[in-house]
Amino acid sequence: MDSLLSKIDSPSDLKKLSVPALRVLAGELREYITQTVLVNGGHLSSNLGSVELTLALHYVFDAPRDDVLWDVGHQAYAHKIICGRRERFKRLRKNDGITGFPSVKESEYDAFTMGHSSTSLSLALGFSRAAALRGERKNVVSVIGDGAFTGGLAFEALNDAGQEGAKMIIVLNDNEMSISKNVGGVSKYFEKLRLSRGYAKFKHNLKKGVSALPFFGDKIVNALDLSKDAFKTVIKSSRMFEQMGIRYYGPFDGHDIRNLIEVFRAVKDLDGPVLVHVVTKKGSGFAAAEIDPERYHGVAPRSAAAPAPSFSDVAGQTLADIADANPDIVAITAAMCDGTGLNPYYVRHSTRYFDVGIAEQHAAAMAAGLAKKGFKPYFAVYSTFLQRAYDQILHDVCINKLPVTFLVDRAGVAGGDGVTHQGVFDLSYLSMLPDMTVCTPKDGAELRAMIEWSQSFFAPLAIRYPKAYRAEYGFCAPVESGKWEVIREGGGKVFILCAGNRALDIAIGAADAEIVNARFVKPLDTEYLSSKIPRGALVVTVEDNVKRGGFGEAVTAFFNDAGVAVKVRNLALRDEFIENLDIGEVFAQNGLTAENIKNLIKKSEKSLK
Ligand SMILES: Cc1ncc(C[n+]2csc(CCOP(=O)(O)OP(=O)(O)O)c2C)c(N)n1
Repeated sequence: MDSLLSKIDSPSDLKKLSVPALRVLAGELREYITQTVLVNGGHLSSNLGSVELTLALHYVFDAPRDDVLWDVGHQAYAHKIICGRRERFKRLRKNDGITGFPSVKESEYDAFTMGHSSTSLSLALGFSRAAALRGERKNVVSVIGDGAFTGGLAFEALNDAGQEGAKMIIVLNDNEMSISKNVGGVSKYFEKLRLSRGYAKFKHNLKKGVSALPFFGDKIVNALDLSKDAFKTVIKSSRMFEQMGIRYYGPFDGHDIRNLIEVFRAVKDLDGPVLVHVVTKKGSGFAAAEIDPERYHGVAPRSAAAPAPSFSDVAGQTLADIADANPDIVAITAAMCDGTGLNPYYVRHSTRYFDVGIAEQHAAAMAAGLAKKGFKPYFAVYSTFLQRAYDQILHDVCINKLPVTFLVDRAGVAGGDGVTHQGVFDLSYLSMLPDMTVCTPKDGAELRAMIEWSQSFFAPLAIRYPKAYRAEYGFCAPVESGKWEVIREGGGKVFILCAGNRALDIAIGAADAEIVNARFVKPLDTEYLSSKIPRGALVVTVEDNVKRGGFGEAVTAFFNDAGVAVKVRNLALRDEFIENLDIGEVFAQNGLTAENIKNLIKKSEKSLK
């Protein structure tokens, strides 16, 4: 490789380059990111939008001594490449390569392991306070998108940062987009800032009014060789932040490297919280992504196989269909319309559709409010992001016993998105809540049947499924709370109880046994368990959820409590965070295989006779 990029092994190599050379490097990075993501899959639009920003930040700040935090972390590919992972980037989202999000296990330049939205300001404040307590002088920078800014956690941090003047630099990367078009009052406010001012040029605007500010004084004005007027207008247009005690600069063109470098140099080492507003274009430099940034937000890996049918599509389509005849239905998303399959619903029922921004807590509580007033809310949400709304599920939905349905998508082992995106805790964290019902379909037809049935179910309900399923089974017993479906009669003493389609996929390949679609994880089908399973039987439970608090433990507890002597073996995930990026390997490592079920049965053969 005879490129500039081939010479960049760390940010110190970057610092030797001229601004024109940095621009060339930006082009090379874009090309490299695009070519890799189109093959391996990953986040494309956001990464193309943040290339110049990344270069300017690493040019000015001194990571890893200075902490640079990437909110969500899905836009940190250029950062990874220039921070020592250029070659490994070819194996993006592979076990022998690198992950798609910042990871402290991967590099000292990744200040934190992250993947969920809106955390970076709180983390930065923690870093900043830690430095202050130790008497260290350093910069803590967090890069946060306008989408991530809609998360309540970000505002909690701002409120805290402003009150005591903590030293931190917030870079607001505003591209008007979350995954879809950004929503809400905050996003409108950013738009106003953008439109009212046009781009601020550092030389002409920023430097000028600095001495008017109580924080700065003449010293900095002299140091920067500044004069006064224009900066005042920058300040005036950002009252919200200023009144919170956070100095605002911007908006700046986030693709103008020279200007960005000047801005970052100016704010580096300042005391107190500072917000630099930069405007970028999602998908920048790759025409298809610029035109349709949502489509290229997350790109699937190139594959020869036809895509598997999607539970998300079934969920969105079914919801749209039942809402035609049921005016009480409302649908809610926390900025994940496309991912959760809600597009057809949105098209047909836009007045009963609410995109609340990246605000899962608010979505769950707001759903409770709608339910209390007689509506039938469906909150479609990824399992991993629903974790954030735990107290709202418990306090607002369950204690108030409200008929909110959670369509829990991307449940189970996550694969390429990695450790922060695993959906392997939901069966545990949902089924331990009183009054919550939890079910999990074996295929698309069953998901459709469950959603149709849920219209007449007036209590908290979670329907949990991964992204895709293998194929339709071709049959589906009527859905009834707490009733399972026998997939294959056994006639012997071995019973395999499966929670969800992935568990069934495994069990189907196992030997002679009764195979049960345990479609309700809560309540269990106690009638089946007590009437069909004889003493001395072998019961194998299978689930792609952690063992602790999961389906299998509930079945074991049932037999213990009933005093029935059966041998129960729980196949589930170990009590550890899953770093492996390959779903098949995770299943194998945890014994979730047909082979393992066969061995278990073989070992028990003698005692079963
Ligand atoms: C708590 C949580 N909810 C949802 C997501 C899924 N998600 C990943 S990126 C993203 C959009 C972020 O938008 P923004 O911060 O503006 O960054 P951009 O992609 O526009 O650069 C969303 C909703 C998440 N990572 N975390």
